Amino acid sequence: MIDLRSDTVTKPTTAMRKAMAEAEVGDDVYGDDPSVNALQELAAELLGKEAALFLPSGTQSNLVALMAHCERGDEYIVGQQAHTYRYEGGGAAVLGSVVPQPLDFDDQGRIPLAKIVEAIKPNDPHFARTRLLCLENTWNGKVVPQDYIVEATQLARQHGLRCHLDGARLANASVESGQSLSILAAPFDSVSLCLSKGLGAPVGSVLAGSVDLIERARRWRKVLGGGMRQAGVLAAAGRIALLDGMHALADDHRRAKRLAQALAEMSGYQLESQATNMVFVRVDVDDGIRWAERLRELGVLVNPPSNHVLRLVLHRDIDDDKLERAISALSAVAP
Ligand code: TLP
Repeated sequence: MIDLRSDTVTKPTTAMRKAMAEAEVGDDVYGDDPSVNALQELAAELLGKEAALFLPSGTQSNLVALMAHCERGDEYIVGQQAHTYRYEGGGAAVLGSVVPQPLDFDDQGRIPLAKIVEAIKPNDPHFARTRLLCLENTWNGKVVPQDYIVEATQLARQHGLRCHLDGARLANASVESGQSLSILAAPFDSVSLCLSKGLGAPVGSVLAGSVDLIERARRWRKVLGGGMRQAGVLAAAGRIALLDGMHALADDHRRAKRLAQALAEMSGYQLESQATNMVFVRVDVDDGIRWAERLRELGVLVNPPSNHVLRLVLHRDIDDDKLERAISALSAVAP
């Protein structure tokens, strides 16, 4: 199967499996797991923060960050189309008593600065206390312009807000922009980075920030059930993802470009966007589920189009040969 549903589907490499088998472990709830500690130190260093925490998923990492920054009745400003708001089950509100203030992203993943200012509530008991600005990079594969990020986070700070980045795919942004992870992370108080997407680890995310913030995050991770004991078997793979995983991303981006060009030349598809490892195309089919099934019969897995838009994601388990086979299959089922 050629799986274009997401970059979360990658299988651990041989080197990862070997490292997992040989990992030194201990009880991480006691802070005793050397492999987890090594991963956390590496993540903090690469992201340019004082400390980092290993968590089972990006969803938990974002939630723990929101809960570490905000108290009950606090509010966070977030993109209406951001993963944290839209695709995490409303966790901030459901489990954190943190009120979301969603605002529309523009097509580059930016919330206009004037809209941010407008949304910040006065200090008055009628309102939730606006505490945090949350951005996402990459968003729909797009690298959010760093000058915007610097401006938006400076503005937030002027109003007493803290700043969190859902950097699930910050490694893709780094490779595409040629800027280091720590430069991209610098404007934020906390950054969540997923190891289990394009970087190829089977499980896990890291959250980086100040020692104080990470201590609060550690507490919420335990409360949410994310204290994982001998998690070194997972962290060992995560460490390899951080050390070696970024090399493969440039090839994913190149293949995404090739796929976008091929689809742009095919009738039946209208290219919406391509950036880093993601391609979005409009497919005019009435029954998207049936259409995705036909593609599956040809050996290609996609999520059914949502509102007629199909997302295709490149990752390290799709080489040039598989990509060409996927292009032929997409051509065969073109509407
Ligand atoms: N995204 C998944 C789906 O949930 C949509 C995907 O296939 O892209 N932040 C961002 C920007 C994400 O895209 C995701 C996963 C997460 C956070 C959550 O990560 P996990 O799946 O580890 O909880």
